[in-house]
Amino acid sequence: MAKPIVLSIAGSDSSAGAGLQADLKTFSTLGCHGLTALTCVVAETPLEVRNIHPVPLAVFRDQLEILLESYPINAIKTGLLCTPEQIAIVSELLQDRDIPLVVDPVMVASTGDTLQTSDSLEALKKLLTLATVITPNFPEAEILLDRKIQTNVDQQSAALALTKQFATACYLKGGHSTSNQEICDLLVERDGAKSALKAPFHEIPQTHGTGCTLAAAFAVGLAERQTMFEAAHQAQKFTQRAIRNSQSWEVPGTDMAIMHLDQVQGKT
Ligand code: PXL
Repeated sequence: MAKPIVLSIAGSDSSAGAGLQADLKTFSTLGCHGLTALTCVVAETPLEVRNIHPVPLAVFRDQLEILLESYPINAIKTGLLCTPEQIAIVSELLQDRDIPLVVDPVMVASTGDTLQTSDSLEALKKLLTLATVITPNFPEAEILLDRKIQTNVDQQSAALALTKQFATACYLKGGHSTSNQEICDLLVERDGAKSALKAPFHEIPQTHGTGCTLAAAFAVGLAERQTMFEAAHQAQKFTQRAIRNSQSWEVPGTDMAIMHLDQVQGKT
């Protein structure tokens, strides 16, 4: 059988732990063919975002148009979309398509650097309404809802609120919770069904790329027509393995990268 095709709409991370590079590694490791539409080139390491260079809008649109015209795409994942104009192009080109869409509302890097222009929020909120599932972390959910989220109790009400507000399923990642040392991610589906997905907490030097990896693996599950819960479970398991297998190099400035390719057909 032909491999499922998954499209990543994302930025290039020069250190290759996050962004388009993380997405492609995840797609190949999980047995899919990945397509890419590049939004920007980020000159960065896990420790520093030096510069973000958006690609011209015509270049961005061209990539999306030719891919959408040419391939039977089974799922789409969006990552870093830098400007309201880029986000509007994504909404325009995806709005009448019946392709599962995972929107990772990337706004801030793990270094704390802002990755999107400050006027992007309204366009992003419109795109969220087209998503099959959104995968915010606590800081992103706080911006979307304009309220503080700190504990697992806040997480429950926030995930429900996001599901209602954007008419989409929401996988709210619990890695920033102050509640305990276990990771508890929460999936709320469109009909309100809730599932807590728990995982042991692993101390690693930093977490650059984990969000991209999770959303990409989620898109693979949806491309394979898994249920929302199965796709969420596979995505969490895959990301946990990537974290467990993460590597450090003792080179100043480049501490660590997540190594998806260590996971031989990482579904088990
Ligand atoms: O991890 C978020 C992220 C997503 N996409 C790109 C990035 C980053 C973080 O730095 O550079 C391209």
